[in-house]
Amino acid sequence: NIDTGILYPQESETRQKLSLDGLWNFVQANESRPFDGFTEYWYKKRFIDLNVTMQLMPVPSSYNDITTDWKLRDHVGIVWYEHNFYVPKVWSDLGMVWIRFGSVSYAAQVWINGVKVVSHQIGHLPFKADITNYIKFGQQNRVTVSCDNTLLDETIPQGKVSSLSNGRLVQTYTFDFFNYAGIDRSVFLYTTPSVFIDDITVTTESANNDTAVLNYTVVYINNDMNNVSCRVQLLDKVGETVATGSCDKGSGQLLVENPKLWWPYLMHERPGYQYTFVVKLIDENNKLIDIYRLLIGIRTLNWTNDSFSINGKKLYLHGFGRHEDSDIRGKGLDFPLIIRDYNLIKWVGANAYRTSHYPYAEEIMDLADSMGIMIIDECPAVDIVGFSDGLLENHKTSLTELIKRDKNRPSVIMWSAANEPRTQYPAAKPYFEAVINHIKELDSTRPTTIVEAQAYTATDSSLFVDIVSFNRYNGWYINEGNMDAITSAVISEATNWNKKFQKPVIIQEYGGDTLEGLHFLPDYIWSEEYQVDLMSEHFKAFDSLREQGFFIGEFIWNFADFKTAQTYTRVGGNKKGIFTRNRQPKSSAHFLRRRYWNLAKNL
Ligand code: GCB
Repeated sequence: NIDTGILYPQESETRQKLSLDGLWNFVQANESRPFDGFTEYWYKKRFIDLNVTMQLMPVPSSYNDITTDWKLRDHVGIVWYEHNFYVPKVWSDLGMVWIRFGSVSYAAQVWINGVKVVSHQIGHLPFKADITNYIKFGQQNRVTVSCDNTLLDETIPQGKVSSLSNGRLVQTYTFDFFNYAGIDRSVFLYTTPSVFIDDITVTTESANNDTAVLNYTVVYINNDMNNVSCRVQLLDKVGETVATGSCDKGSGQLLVENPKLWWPYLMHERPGYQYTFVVKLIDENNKLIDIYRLLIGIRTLNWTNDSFSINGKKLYLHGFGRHEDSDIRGKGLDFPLIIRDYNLIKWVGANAYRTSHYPYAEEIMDLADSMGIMIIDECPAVDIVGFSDGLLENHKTSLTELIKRDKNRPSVIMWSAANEPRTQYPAAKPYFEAVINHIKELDSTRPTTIVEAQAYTATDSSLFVDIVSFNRYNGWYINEGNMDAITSAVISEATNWNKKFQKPVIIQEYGGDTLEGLHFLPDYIWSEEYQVDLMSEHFKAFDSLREQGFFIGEFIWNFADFKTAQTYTRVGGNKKGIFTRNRQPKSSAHFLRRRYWNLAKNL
């Protein structure tokens, strides 16, 4: 998977696509061998022929909250999915047939008609397999998927499995969101010709209002065909060609006159402008072999030790950390939800968010690209500790796959290598040096960050990044119930991070849990008043810090309430949202809205 491209499946003159989303058969395996399904070769059989309880499970969705059974919600280990599908007969003339999963959390193995075609681990990232030789055209086929949610020492993220006194296995983890699992994003079948475009990279080398220079690389798989030529073409929004080039040698450059730059939301009257980068493979008779259309944006990023700018204009990021999380579906991709979320983002006047604490669905990222919302793109390394070689390998793989997936997105303005890693341990320093170097080798056009939670005195990991990020819960985990020390504490901490590392600084998380409808005057912890007042003390600090220049962003935790593991500190989950889990505003959302729109006016 690491060696090939992961372009989103697309229909075109040369490609077909079918969705496999819908209701799949589902079986919960026993927690351990010999009843986990492997010893009985479940993947070779139809579930209906097995002596097991089968139920229907929606795809895409997390499976945990679909049924009424806590044993499935808290299941540790393997579950099995099965689905029957037809492959159109005409597809046998089209070249190759692929299956692609947007994500399976955490580890998956996939069989087609009983033959294993791919395995993948690490959730929130896509993977695919060539299944041409295993399917029957014009007939019914079966896909079987095993999905394992177990998190251990070297998975990304990490977890521990222990057993209760009655022998039942329990998964524990230190990160603060529910470990949802299952086939949580869309599944597609699609075709490519046997000579096909496998990967595309487009970067903006320079751009101003007069001209832009774009660099591109195209990887195409030429299965023994002679004389294939490769052409690229850039189209504007109305379909006019604005530049053309060749990719016969794999890479090239385009010059665009009077480019329409990609601008963030609220920074320009035309945010999120996208061009279509068209790649074509053509044979010697000028016949079209393959075509792929990639949406791109033309924009430059620059950063210094006290600023971060887009298209030459200084940025101030104002937004939040988020989660892919909702009632019933868990982390399952849901179009009504994601459009509602973007409507709320626009309403509240945010220009950015972080994909805390893992990569979000490609469909969500597409919306950020087209609306001009800036994204700090985070890999799934949350709360990591131990820093073993095996962990480092998996961590790097998660970044390789993330960067391959999102490298062409104008919305992605920064890579986040981790959230709250335990950087107080000496082993963290060489570990993060390796992680950040790995990112730089894959993409040097975007700055990097590590979202730190240790005191600035206790960590050296941010030596390697371009932008320093920290999380701090003044008035909540520190001095809960007391707000009069917030402003000075935030000012002094942000200033100290900057002094130590000589880099721009972002506060990536601050906030407090708030139960909607709970009111107290004077404010009292957990009330809507408390959340608003806590924010207001932070805003004073942010305004004072902004005057010093190096302070380039504020992200409240969190966009919406979300589910966590069961603990006595969480009442129905984490309630630090400015919106409820049902996406309705708390008082804090109205308060934040006034600030964000005001900030936008002054940009
Ligand atoms: C943090 C974590 C975030 C938690 C948050 C909290 O520092 O990064 O995942 O949800 O604190 O509310 O405790």
